[in-house]
Amino acid sequence: EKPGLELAVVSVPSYACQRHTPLLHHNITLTDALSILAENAELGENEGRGVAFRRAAALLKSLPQEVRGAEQLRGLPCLGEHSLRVIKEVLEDGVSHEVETTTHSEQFKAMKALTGIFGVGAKTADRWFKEGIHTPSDLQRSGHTLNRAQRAGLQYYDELNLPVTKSEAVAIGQIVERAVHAVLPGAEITLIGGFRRGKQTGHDVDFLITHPDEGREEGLMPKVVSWLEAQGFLLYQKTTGNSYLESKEGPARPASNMDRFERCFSIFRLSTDNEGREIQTGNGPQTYSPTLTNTDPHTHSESPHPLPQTLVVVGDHAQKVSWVLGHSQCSGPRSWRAVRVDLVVSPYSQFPFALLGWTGSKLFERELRRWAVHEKAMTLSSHALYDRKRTLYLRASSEEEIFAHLGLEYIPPCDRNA
Ligand code: DCP
Ligand code: MG
Repeated sequence: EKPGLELAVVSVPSYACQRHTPLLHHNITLTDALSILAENAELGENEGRGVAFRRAAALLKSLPQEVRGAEQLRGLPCLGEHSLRVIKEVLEDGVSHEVETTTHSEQFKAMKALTGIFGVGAKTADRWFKEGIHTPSDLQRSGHTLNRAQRAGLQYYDELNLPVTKSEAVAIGQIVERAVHAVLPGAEITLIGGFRRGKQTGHDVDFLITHPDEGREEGLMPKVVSWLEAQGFLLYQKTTGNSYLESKEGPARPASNMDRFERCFSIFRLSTDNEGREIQTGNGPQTYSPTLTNTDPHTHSESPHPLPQTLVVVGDHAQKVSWVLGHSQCSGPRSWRAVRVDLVVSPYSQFPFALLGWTGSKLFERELRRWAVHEKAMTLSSHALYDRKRTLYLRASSEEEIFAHLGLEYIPPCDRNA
């Protein structure tokens, strides 16, 4: 018997929302393998299979030490037959054959590249893949009619696929705060999503906006967007109104997991001068040239790889970001980058629910809702918590109170990285 093989785990609860899942954990090799399979299932629109792999990965993330042998996993929940097989293979051979095959598959690579375009989901990507389109460059050459989001996604492809750093998120936060306070003093802005869970990078930056005087937040988003646009901070935006009141499903029973808050999907133009301490003047002195990015999908058709253009990061990305485009036509370094930003406006009374619902992770959220329904006969959304037995809405003024209503130990954001 090798020493230290037994995991110091007596029992692990089966819902991810019952466990502490820190960002850094002890089983990265295993969770990376399972995440690839989850991603592949999701890209193939096999949601159930994706969730099974995600649950298995989340279980491993919550373990207090490294798993060295499959025997240590006996009695643990969330590990299905398939996931266990993959785990055993990785433990024994260092790699999983299925994972290797997946990562090298033309379809997986193409689906990842195409869904990496902002505005492109699995369905669209699959349709294009079947037409022989495997890369953003293929798409650009294809002459397909793209919607506004997809055009922006293609135009800023490289940058939007480059992780957003914490310091960039903070800089965006300062801009959002200025915009919001300019149109509604007293409004409160909270950084949500992965950054609230302590992540150092993200694929976007998410903010939740509210105002202590309920009602003052109504119609806020168009005003914020106008301010940002006037200052030159937005490269793209699409605002959707609050449809919560009109919805027939009732507050805690949205038709889908999508919530109904006033929301803005945007692409910010973030200045990258001044050692990462961005001076927030969208239209300030700059070397911006419209020729830096392809606005017309056909203009670069003679080039074998019109997109993605090569962006070279100069210096330490986290400290100082300056961009130089690899194309010879470019007139010099560019002093800004494109960043995906999501803004959500919530009425004050729904704020704790919105905060909980928008902090993630996606699996943690899914597990909270599953726990609520199956263990408590309650319905949880980003708007409210409904008790189906007592047929009433449960109020809360903090996330802690929501966990208490749900009969769950409070899990802080940094431990919601399931
Ligand atoms: N969310 C949700 N329903 C939506 C959109 C988002 O419940 N329709 C939640 C779950 C996410 C959080 O909001 O954790 C933010 O969404 P992101 O896609 O930005 O996810 P993260 O911020 O967690 O990840 P990343 O760091 O990649 O941005
Ligand atoms: Mg995010």
